[in-house]
Amino acid sequence: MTTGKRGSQRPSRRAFIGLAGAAAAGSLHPAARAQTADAIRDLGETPSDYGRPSPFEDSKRWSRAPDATASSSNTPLADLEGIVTPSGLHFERHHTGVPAIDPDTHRLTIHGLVERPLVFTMDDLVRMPSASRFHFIECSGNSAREWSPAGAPNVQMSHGLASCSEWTGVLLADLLDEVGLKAEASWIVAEGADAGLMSRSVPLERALDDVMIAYGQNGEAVRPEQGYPLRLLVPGCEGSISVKWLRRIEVAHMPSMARDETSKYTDLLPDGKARQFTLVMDAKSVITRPSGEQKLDGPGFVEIRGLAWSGRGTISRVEVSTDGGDSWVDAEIEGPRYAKAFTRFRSPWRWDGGRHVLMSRATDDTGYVQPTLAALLETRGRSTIYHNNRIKAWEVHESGEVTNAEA
Ligand SMILES: Nc1nc2c(c(=O)[nH]1)N[C@H]1C(S)=C(S)[C@@H](COP(=O)(O)O)O[C@H]1N2
Ligand SMILES: [Mo]
Repeated sequence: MTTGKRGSQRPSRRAFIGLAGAAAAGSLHPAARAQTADAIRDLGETPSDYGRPSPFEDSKRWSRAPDATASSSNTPLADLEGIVTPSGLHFERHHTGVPAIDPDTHRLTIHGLVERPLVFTMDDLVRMPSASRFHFIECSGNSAREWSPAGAPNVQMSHGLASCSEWTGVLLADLLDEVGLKAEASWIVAEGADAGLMSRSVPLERALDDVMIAYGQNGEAVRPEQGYPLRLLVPGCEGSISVKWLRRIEVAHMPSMARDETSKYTDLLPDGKARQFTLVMDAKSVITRPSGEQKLDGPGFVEIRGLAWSGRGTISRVEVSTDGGDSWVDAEIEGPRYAKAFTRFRSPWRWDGGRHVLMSRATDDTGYVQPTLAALLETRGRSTIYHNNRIKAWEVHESGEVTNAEA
């Protein structure tokens, strides 16, 4: 295995798999063969209207029983492969529940500092030029427990307020073109149709860049939990500005200073000042396998797998350490690398049965490198809740059990 400081070579996959093959070589167990034959004779189910996962699978958005006041649920990242989050497992964050909205009566109003205020039906929007793009959504409260070295016990709880979908919709720039912006326009304020009318402000420059009004998610309509029939999607930015159940956009000359951009979603610094409109989600990565509460079956080949993402662009590098950060190897990054989307990384490892601390560190195409918890605490102090993109560490014990590592 080639190890070393930054700039090291990737270890060869074949070398590792060869070792694993030697250990795993053997023939199909007779019981397994009988079971396979039975399954082949059973005609099983007839075609169905809408598919669901195999009854043998039980991935859930809860890793613990929810309490009655819960207002979020997490993606079980450890169960998932690739970069797309199945729509039924997209994390949820609702401030005032999930409204049931009839798309036939739903309207999007765009007004304010515009030449021609307009009201759009869903049909109007679907008729416009469309775009489909892979983007993550991450709540800025994701990894809030990770400000303490103790951290969360599993990756669903530590990083599961992040998901990635292929979103389809209309570019906001096209809609703003339709209504015509007045010269003083410099912000947009988006409002949802949920009970709390959640609203957030987006700088116009960003709104004209890659912001989307999405009605599609992973090839079908946006799910009710994700904002059916229409949501704002602000790629790369904290999830809370991607307003769900979108009903109104006001073009303004300043932000609205709504509750969720003043008392919430601001970052209190050690000098008593608070950062506001810290919208971009910085580069982050996490090992999803092996990760907390999993157990390795015994020494030998282990493919370390994980996800990396950056709100500023594409992921250019992910390094993995199996010795608590003393040495790093480059992980293999699977393409295509979409900007502001999950990126899958993999790194072959041969577990010797000893104690190891596993970490991953992402770099994005702006050159930004994911920081340690210590580095984050130094600049941000101990009062911030949001935007924790620290390097996460998992500890593999001699028993094969994996726990959060106090790193
Ligand atoms: N209307 C409305 N939009 C909303 C919210 C909400 O409660 N109401 N929650 C926000 C927050 S805090 C986040 S992190 C994302 C979560 O999106 P998801 O539930 O589709 O994962 O939606 C945002 N948009
Ligand atoms: Mo959020």
